[in-house]
Amino acid sequence: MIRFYFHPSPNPAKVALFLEESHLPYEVVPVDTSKGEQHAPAFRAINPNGKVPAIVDTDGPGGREARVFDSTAILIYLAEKTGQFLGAPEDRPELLSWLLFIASGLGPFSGQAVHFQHVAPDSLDYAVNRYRREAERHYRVLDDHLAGRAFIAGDAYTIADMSAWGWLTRASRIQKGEAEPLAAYPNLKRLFETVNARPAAARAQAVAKDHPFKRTVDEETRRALFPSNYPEPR
Ligand SMILES: N[C@@H](CCC(=O)N[C@@H](CS)C(=O)NCC(=O)O)C(=O)O
Repeated sequence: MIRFYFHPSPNPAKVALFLEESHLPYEVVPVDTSKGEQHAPAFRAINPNGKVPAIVDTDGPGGREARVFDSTAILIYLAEKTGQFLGAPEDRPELLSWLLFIASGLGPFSGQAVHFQHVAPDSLDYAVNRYRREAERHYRVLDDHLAGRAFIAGDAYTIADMSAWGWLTRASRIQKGEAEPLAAYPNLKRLFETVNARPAAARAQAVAKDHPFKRTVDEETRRALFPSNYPEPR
């Protein structure tokens, strides 16, 4: 059994997609990051970084319980555990390269583009330009790579496509003001639509949909999500 520590946001969405694609049995543990539940000591024992997603596999290596945190680590762990969605062995260098490109580039720059366009209290043109344009540059790199290819790594649908999908679900937030946020990236749009049309993607989007996650952004939420804006008094 996998315990899946979840909030409806892009990085957990990738893992939800894998779990739904693979039909691994799992139990959702909601972590309401807007209420600060990611900072609870019991959750920090699972992810010391205090972010979702994380999993606990009660049947980990050697039959022992294992924790895994960070969406890319979880995708690789689950793909290796099940032998699914890893693509062909000869494409492993490509798979790892694109996974890390998404983990260290597309994802973080997309997250900051959302933050500075939708959350930051001041309109900081420099930050908006920097993060949105970097997110767009990553879109362009992927779009160019996908010309004439169905999937990101090799010929098969892999965890790299799942990882990209997690953040592409937020394209309209990143491309604020664009009616068709992926129109300038036709190959990336095609990949997104291909993955998004999979039945598992709809099931992933419905994970914990009845849980009453907090939707308002108030002082509690800002302190929970952006603690570095509230340094401890010395
Ligand atoms: N590198 C991490 C990033 C995880 C992350 O930033 N998760 C967000 C949700 S998408 C989160 O937990 N936010 C709450 C917080 O930062 O306190 C991963 O890929 O899992």
